[in-house]
Amino acid sequence: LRFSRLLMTGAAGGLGRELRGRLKAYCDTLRLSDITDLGTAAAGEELRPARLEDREAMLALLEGVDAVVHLGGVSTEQPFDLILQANIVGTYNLYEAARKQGVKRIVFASSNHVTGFYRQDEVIDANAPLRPDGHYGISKAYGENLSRYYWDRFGIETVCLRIGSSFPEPKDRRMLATWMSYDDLERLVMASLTAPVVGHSIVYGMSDNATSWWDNTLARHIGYRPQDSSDTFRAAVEARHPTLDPSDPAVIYQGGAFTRTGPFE
Ligand code: 15L
Repeated sequence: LRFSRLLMTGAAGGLGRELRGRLKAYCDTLRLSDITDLGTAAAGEELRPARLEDREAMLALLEGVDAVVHLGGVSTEQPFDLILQANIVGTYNLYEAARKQGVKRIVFASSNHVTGFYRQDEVIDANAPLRPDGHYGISKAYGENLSRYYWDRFGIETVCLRIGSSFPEPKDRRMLATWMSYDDLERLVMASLTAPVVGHSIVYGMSDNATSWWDNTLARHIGYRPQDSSDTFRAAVEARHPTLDPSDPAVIYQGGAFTRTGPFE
């Protein structure tokens, strides 16, 4: 086992529930945190409910942890005050706690929505200027900048995963480009946790899809090799969604429907 204690925040969310059973294989103890019900602890699990915006709770949460998989926070476009607390205050609290507790590596669930206003006919890499597609994407951009500062100033390593769409199957035409299987998600998280040197790295989280808007060449050092592909679902997805409205922002931009969600007041 590579880790004695791993912490995963957002453990009750869609990706957290999926990774919970998988990450256990790589650590003696898997500490799980969320604000919603985590069920009962399996062997080797520690359940630690905590609010990201609760600074003291976050400090306690990171005690004795080797590394963190930070999935916690609001995961869609929502009114700003929700995003402010969970994603901005919460990510600050997580990194401050990591600094104080001596945690040296964090895998941060960023999102493709930090670059959601690039068009679907553009291919970008991690050096492309950010073009967030809403306050959710802006909060993830904050996390990317925050984690870069904690690397430059304090030597805490982070891999920012700009996750595309990680679901059992691609649900629509856009996800033929953005989809990442759960097996590939596990590969990406484990590569990010175990690559010898990551410094501050950014990698797009996607499977080996024929259609792709993102170039991960700059993240080769992480050693992520996707094994799955949306291509096996392509015919079925296209049959289900035969026509696209070319004037719809969800069809024009990489961020899809996020680019036309909100404002909320
Ligand atoms: C995200 O960042 C969301 O958390 C997820 O629910 C998906 O909608 C995904 O992006 C996506 O872009 O498909």
